[in-house]
Amino acid sequence: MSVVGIDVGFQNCYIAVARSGGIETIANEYSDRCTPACISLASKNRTIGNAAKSQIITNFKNTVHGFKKFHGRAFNDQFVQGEKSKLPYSLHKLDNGSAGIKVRYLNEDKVFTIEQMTAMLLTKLKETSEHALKKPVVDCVISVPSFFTDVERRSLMDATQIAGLNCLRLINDTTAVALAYGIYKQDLPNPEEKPRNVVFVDIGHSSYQVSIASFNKGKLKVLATAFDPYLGGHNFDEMLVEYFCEDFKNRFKLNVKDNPRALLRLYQECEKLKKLMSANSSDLPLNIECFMNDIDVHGKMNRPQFEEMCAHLLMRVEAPLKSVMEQSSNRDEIYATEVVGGATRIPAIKERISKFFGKDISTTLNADEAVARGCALQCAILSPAFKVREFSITDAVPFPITLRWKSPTDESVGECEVYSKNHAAPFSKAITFHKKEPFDLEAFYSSPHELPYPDSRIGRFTIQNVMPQLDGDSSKVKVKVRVNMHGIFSVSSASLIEKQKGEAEDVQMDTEPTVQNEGRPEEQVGDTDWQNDGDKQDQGASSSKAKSKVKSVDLPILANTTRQLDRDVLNNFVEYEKTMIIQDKLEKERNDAKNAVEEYVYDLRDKLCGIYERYVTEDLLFKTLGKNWLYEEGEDQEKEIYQDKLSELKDERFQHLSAEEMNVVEKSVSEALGWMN
Ligand code: ATP
Ligand code: K
Ligand code: MG
Repeated sequence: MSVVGIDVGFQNCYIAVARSGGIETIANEYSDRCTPACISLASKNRTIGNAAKSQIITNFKNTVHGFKKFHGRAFNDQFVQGEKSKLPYSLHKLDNGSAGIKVRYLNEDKVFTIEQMTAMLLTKLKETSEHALKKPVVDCVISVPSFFTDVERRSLMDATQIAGLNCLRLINDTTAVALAYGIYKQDLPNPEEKPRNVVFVDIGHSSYQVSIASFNKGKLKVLATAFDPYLGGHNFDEMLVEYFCEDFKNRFKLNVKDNPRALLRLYQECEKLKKLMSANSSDLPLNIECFMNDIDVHGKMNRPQFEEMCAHLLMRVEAPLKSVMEQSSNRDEIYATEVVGGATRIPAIKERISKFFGKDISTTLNADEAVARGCALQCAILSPAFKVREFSITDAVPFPITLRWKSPTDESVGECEVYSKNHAAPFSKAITFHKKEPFDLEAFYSSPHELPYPDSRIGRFTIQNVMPQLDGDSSKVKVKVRVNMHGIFSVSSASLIEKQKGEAEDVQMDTEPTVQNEGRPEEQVGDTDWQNDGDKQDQGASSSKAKSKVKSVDLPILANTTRQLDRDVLNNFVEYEKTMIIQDKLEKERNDAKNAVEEYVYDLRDKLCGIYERYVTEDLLFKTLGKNWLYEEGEDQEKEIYQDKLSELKDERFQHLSAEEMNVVEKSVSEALGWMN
């Protein structure tokens, strides 16, 4: 099995793999360890990553980026609607109400779901890791923002499936960072000693996450998390863009916002300027040639001015820090504050964080790669094939979850908060009900006001086939709920406990259901085909193992979770992704064949010119090498045509030449070929 960790960022993706030497962040075919979260659709293929990024301006309507936070969102969602007008590409309302992306692909209008877009990105990352590991990659661990709700997480899981990946765990960004921090530390307190508390801050392009984790030898526990899901490097770019739009309007009479290409260019230049300002506090220029209407624009900015302009953004740095500290009891004992994520390189952000804690922040982790490395470490821990130090990870539930129950005839409705805020996760619980008929369990987030998602519903789970006991009494129904390894809630199993003859009457009628902690799930049962949680440490509280003499019958559960992709639809997406992969492969082969002709022509030309320049005229070269052909009918041909052309050039290139011409060329070509081989 493969050991791969993937950080799917809003802007930047990183891959770390486990090799014999340990965990290693790998580079893509551009020798770049960062793969941009960008996909460009075209008439013959799609390009993903670095190649797509270079299409952002030229093919702006069909080059898709900045879509990570549309996962699980409805088209009518306020956030989606707010972003819509700022996107260079079009959003489209899908039949199920979700937001889709409309592009031109293979000369047709096509709408892709967000799951499909992320799957395309994952396909690229999968290929990059396969190339590095030289074997197929299926198993992996993928990072997710800690504030992602159930719908968003399920949507991301669907994407992994479309890409043919088996995601062993969706791990929260800051938890991955905590693991990358802790696993190599030799000096962590012993289990019975007071734990070491460390704050982790990750500010990326789109969002800001904080967590506080406590460490002892061999384990980490997330105590609390906090976030500003709408604060990241992007907001700072936006401020610069606004400023220069205004500036260029005044000084150059340009309406940048009316020109998508110019606006995209301005975004790119402003981001560069922002990065330069992190290292330099003097005036810095912003020059763009031929910006709009053939006008060259120039402007300038310095750090103090930038900070003033972004004061309202910088003010938002404190709230999540404050929140995370308030949530955890041992707040005064912070050993270190570790920061990662690109936007933490902004000096004013760093200052705010260190000012809040009253001490310097640590940057001992690689700000760009720590998340991916943490993911790879988690994957290594889960992999039976890879030896890694034992390390137990307990995450925290970010938003409290409540379960509400009702029966179709029974008037009584009840509810109970099954997971409090910061409850340990993954975690299973058993709840006992007394019922005579099937009933519904509705799961939802208890405090909608703290949810960065507009819908607090998680799903409805119908416990089917419930019947009264033979004597007419209510039956005891044991329902298991869990927050699994991915941070996803589910009602995982239900069983009816049949009363045996002579059994003591312990069934209380119409009482409140009882909730029992089962601790870490040992195995996954039920409605999904996700992997085993595979974590047998730390069995939680009070699960009674004593087998009593009761007969229990499994009950089917009908799960209806919000915005869940239909299985058939998902399977179609899986197939379609495969088709697109083949299409891309064929197009690549065709291009490679064309490039081979081109390369041959140029190589030979160079050599011929070099040695026999005096004898070989340009005209003769064209005739010999078919250079003209390449730019005329050879411009856009099938792979086979290029292959034939190449053999033709290699084998029969002299046939149409005069004896004299042939003499010259033959001499030079044979020499040149001698060089080439
Ligand atoms: P997210 O975590 O929100 O999904 P991401 O993981 O793609 O996004 P990162 O790669 O952590 O984001 O950070 C990218 C952001 O960091 C961009 O806004 C980028 O401009 C910014 N950034 C990178 N280097 C610097 C720098 N030297 N100074 C200022 N900002 C920087
Ligand atoms: K990233
Ligand atoms: Mg990130």
